[in-house]
Amino acid sequence: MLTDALSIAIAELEEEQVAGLVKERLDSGVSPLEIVNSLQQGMAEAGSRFETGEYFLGELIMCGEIMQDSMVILEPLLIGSNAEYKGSIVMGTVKGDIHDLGKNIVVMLLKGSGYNVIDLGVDVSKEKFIEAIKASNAPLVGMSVLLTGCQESMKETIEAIRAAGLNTKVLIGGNYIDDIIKDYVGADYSAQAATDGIKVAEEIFSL
Ligand code: B12
Repeated sequence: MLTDALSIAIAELEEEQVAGLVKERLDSGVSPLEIVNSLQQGMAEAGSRFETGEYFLGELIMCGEIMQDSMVILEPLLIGSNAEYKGSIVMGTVKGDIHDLGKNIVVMLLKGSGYNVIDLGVDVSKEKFIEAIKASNAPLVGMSVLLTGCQESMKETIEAIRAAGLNTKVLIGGNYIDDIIKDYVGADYSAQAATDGIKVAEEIFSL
C-alpha cells in the first residue's frame, strides 16, 4: 500500500500533481534522490497494475513520460558539477530491453560522482558493448535489465566480453537482479539500487 503522496500521484498518472509535488519537495529541501525513490515506488505500483490487467501499455507509456518530465528537473541536481573525471564507465541497457529510466538515473549519479560515463542507450548489442569498452579502456561496464526474458542476452554479452579478452569488471543492475542471476550470467557485481551501483564503482576505482 502506497502512502507517499508523490508515489500515489505517479501511480495514478496524475501528471500535474506529480510536477507540483516534485517542485514543492525540492523547494522544501527534500533531496533529489529521495524524490526519485518516491517516483520509483509509484512506478512499481503502476507495473503491478499492468501485471494484473488494471493498466494497459498506454498507461505504462504515460507513467514513463511523467517520470521523464520529472527527470528533466531532477537531472541537473543529480549530476552536479565535477571538474575532473575519476575514470570511464560504459553503461547500457542490454539487447532486447528498451527500459532506460533507471539506467539514466544510474548514469546521472555516476556523472555526479565524477565519472566519465559512456552511455550506449538501450537495446545494446554485445558488439557495441565490446567496441565501447575497447575504445575507452573502461575498467567497469554497467548493464541495466528490467525484463526477465533478457537474462540470456545479458549472459551472451558478458561471455562475449570475456571471450574478447577484455579485463573489465561487469556490474549488472535492475530491480529484480540478485546474486543468483549475477552468478548465472557471469557478472562480477550486482545491484538493485542505483546508489549501490555507485558504491561498486567507488570500490573498483579505489583499487
Ligand atoms: C515505465 C515502464 C515501461 C516503459 C519504459 C519507458 C522507458 N523509457 O524506460 C514502456 C512503456 C516503454 C515499457 C515497455 C515494456 N514493459 Co515495462 N515497465 C515500466 C515500469 C512501470 C517502470 C520501470 C521504471 O522506469 N521504473 C523507474 C526506474 C527509476 O526504476 P528502475 O528501472 O527499477 O531502475 C532503478 C533500479 O532498478 C536500478 N537500476 C536500473 N538499472 C540499473 C543498472 C545498474 C548498473 C545499476 C547499478 C542499477 C540499476 O537503479 C534505478 C534507480 O534506483 C516497470 C514496472 C517496475 N516494477 O519496474 C514495467 C516492467 C519492467 N515492464 C514490463 C513489461 C512486461 C514491459 C513490456 C514487455 C510490455 C509489453 N507488453 O510490450 C515492454 C517491453 C519493451 C522492451 N522491449 O523493453 C514488466 C517486466 C516483467 C518481467 N518480468 O520481465 C514490468 C516489471 C511491469 C510488470 N510488473 O509487468 N515499460
